[in-house]
Amino acid sequence: MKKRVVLVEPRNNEFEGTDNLSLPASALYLAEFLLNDGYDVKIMDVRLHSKEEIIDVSKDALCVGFKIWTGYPIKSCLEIARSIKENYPNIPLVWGGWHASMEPMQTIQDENVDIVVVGPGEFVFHELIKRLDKRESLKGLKGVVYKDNGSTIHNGIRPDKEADLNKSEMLPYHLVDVERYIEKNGSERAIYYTSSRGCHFGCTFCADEVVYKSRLERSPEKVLKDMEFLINNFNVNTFVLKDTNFFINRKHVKNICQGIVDRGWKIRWSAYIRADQFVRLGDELLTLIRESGCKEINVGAESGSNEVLKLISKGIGVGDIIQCAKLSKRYGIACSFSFMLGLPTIDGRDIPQTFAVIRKIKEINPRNTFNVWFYTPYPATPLFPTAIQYGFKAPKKLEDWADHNTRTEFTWITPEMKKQINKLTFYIKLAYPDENVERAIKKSFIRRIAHKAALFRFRYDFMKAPTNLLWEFYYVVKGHRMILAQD
Ligand code: B12
Ligand code: SF4
Repeated sequence: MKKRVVLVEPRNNEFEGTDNLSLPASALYLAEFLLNDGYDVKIMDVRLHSKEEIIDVSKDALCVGFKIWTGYPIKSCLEIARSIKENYPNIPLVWGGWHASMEPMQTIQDENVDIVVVGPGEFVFHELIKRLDKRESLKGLKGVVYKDNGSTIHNGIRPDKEADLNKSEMLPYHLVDVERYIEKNGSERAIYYTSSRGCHFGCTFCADEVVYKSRLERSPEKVLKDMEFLINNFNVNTFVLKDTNFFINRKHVKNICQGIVDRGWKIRWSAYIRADQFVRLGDELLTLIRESGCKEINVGAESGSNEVLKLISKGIGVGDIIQCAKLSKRYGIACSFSFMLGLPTIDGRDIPQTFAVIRKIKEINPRNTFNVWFYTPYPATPLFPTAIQYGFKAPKKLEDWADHNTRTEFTWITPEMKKQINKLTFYIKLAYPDENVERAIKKSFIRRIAHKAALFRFRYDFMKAPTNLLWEFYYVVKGHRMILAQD
């Protein structure tokens, strides 16, 4: 009988429903290695399967694997892991993913964790399963941390290069109900896809380099095969590329885009980039990117303050962000800029500068959108010790990391800073509305005046003026909730 391996995909947050689910990419990548060796792999998604179903399917399993990122997924996995331990105390529970890779020695201390896999799991997990199957010791298996007679053994890191992403012809989509993972919006049928991993620009707030030591890519031929399967069998017409940085290898990008154009696919896609990379793409590649259906590029702009960009070793300047906005206009590719506020040591000096840059990119191309986040410290990142120095109390147990997220209150963020950010976010969304807010503005004369007033404030840097003028007040009362709800 085929031996069973269960992979648990957690919830990302407590409010997550069962619509528009994100595809469990890590489980699919891990599974393909095991299927080749004849294992029976079951991917159990906590958002789709009940706890009872997951426990039931885990009976007699060779092991149960859990994927964790910092935050709610830890809580979601612990809940299942506890029940499995209670019911089947002899089944090894293996934990992997970003958080487990960043905090392996703390993760292994939890009584519901038997083994931790550090870094990309393809090769390590495969070797681990073979050893568990043959009841062999885990001694010397690199990339693994485990418990042995009361002590904890860290076998050291395995070179990422061995995690070959091209072993199988196609990802094993038959293991999941693909239809459930397609986001439907009008005629759009979108799915997440990851074609590469690893980014080595070393930004000090980012954990990428902690988890991925090398660049890993699935070949363009195989990426195109995966896409073809999803287009032909599930009518997918939009690919949301979730590579942390899709644009590192120009050849990879070029071959995928050219492949899409050559096949005549009428699809749309989006991906993540750095501002300086966008600026360096050049006319030929930008034209090809647009022709192949790129609908949006997500730019990690991070800050409108050169002081912050230096602090986080971003390796770009504000000029790159502005240049990027200009190119987005010229090539008709909308950019979604992501900004980060609330860094320790900065005391909010960056807030007006960042909003000034947001104003500029909106003025250059009104179709450009933006997100503003608070900096969240992640363990093992270079900026983490600064956060500690500024009062962040790092959780001492795996379980306590479950409440760590972008809404966490950090000591260096004052109520005044929050108020200022909320106010600026509100006004900028009113001044430079997206499609939804624009529709609402068109419907009301008062809102049109409020919009003009907000625009005036931003254009002429007039934010300190009283905000309780009659018409703005009316808008705040009537439209405030709606505006802030837009992202
Ligand atoms: C898609 C995605 C989402 C989706 C969810 C997708 C899903 N359910 O899979 C959504 C949009 C919901 C989401 C939300 C958020 N995300 Co997100 N997301 C991603 C993204 C872009 C892709 C993940 C992916 O599929 N990767 C491809 C797979 C193949 O790689 P992998 O996950 O690393 O898996 C490998 C290894 O980690 C390991 N492994 C993983 N699981 C397991 C399990 C076992 C048993 C083993 C042995 C090995 C193993 O082996 C795998 C194969 O090599 C990553 C960035 C990235 N490119 O990885 C960020 C990322 C995971 N997200 C991140 C963050 C911060 C968030 C948010 C907090 C963002 C926010 N500001 O609100 C939220 C909240 C999530 C939460 N509560 O934790 C961070 C996590 C950082 C951290 N310390 O954990 C990442 C790394 C982005 C980043 N660079 O900062 N996200
Ligand atoms: S460019 Fe993006 S993915 Fe790469 S290290 Fe910096 S923040 Fe991380």
